[in-house]
Amino acid sequence: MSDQISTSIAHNSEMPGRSRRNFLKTTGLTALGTMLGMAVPFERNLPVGFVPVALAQDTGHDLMSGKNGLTVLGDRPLNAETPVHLLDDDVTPYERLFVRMNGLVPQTALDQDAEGWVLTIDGEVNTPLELTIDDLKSRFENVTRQLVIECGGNGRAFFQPGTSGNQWTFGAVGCPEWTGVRLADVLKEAGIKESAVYTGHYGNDVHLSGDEEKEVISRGVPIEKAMEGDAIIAWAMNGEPLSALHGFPLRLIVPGYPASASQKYLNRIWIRDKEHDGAKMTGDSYRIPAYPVAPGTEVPEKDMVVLKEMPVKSIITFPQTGAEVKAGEPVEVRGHAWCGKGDVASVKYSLDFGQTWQDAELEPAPNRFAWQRWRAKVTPPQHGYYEVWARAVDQDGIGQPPLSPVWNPRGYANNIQHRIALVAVG
Ligand SMILES: Nc1nc2c(c(=O)[nH]1)N[C@H]1C(S)=C(S)[C@@H](COP(=O)(O)O)O[C@H]1N2
Ligand SMILES: [Mo]
Repeated sequence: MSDQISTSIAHNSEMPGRSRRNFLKTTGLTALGTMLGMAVPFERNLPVGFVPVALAQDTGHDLMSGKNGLTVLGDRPLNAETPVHLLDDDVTPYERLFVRMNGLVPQTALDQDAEGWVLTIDGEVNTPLELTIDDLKSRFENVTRQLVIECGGNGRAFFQPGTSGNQWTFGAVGCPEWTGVRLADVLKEAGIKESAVYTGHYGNDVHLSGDEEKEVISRGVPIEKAMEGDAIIAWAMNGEPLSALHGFPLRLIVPGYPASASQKYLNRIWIRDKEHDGAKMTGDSYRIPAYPVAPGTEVPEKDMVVLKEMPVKSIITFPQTGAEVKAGEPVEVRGHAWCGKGDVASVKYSLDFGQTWQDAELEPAPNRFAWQRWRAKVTPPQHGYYEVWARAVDQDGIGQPPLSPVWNPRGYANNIQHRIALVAVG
């Protein structure tokens, strides 16, 4: 986008009543040229309801300004991942947390305007609830937890053959500290009926088409998972109100499951009497084949099942790959490990391309579903090229594969081992 266009957009969005959504609703696109401040020769070819790219982030906010060093995969919708060496913090700071938008950031979040925000709990409950943020804060026990969120598509880039979607490598994951109330406590207050089977989550973000009636994403989890007590309805991250990108003013955090279940901009939880069928819940979205398939197989829709627990995984966050170290001298290697089932059982590392494996030191999680710090001292015996490979194992003895795990049509749940290069000198 040229400076001229972005300046024009920033200017327009500052005018009251001239937000992109209002503009589309009231004026249509015929005034596009006026808005962009230049001629649009093919304007009449633009399909109705189609938002020009130049207006995609007509927010008047530089959404990525507080993010530092992230790799932007796309800006419509906005998606950015964190280079793995920038994930070294125990608690992921705002600037290092990946961003995954399926639609557009809602105006309420951009304006940090929670005035009148209501969370509705309805469906298969005895007492439907309409809760303000103050209700949540005052009527339920407040909890603060370090919880991992990991995009279901993290690691997609490593599948062969490639699958469509954002080509996340290792950085669509983070472990901030969240403050809110237990989802289970709120659902207990509403009284879950016998008929309750699944949750269905809704937020107020806007579909890429600009159509306000269209759902962006609405996923859910089995009622047993919702009632476990680990999932929280959060209003704060790292002690600050949620930001525009991460779900202001309320979001779900459902640890262990793909982060698509962790609805941002949360305003409704619909308790269903069957598996939820909201946007990106059906078809092959966040689904994997019910049985292993050969890479590239076309799998019939009826054989695709919802992806639930994310597999065990680890990353090496220090040193950065390619680091120069001294031959014969110990160097600390460290990272994090996590698992969708809860605690990780062990982390091992190899300095000889997987020939031998040693135990890394693994710290306990500060709370369930936080990532766990692991560290090890490695000593390259002589000068030359080395790789450190890391491998976490879950409580059932299932570990990370050296190559991509079983292929699936949409490229989910890739927990391939992470490895870094070390160059020993001297
Ligand atoms: N309302 C809403 N919630 C959402 C999404 C979204 O597009 N809209 N994306 C989901 C997906 S796919 C992921 S991976 C996480 C990303 O959370 P983050 O952007 O806070 O890192 O949010 C989830 N919740
Ligand atoms: Mo995701």
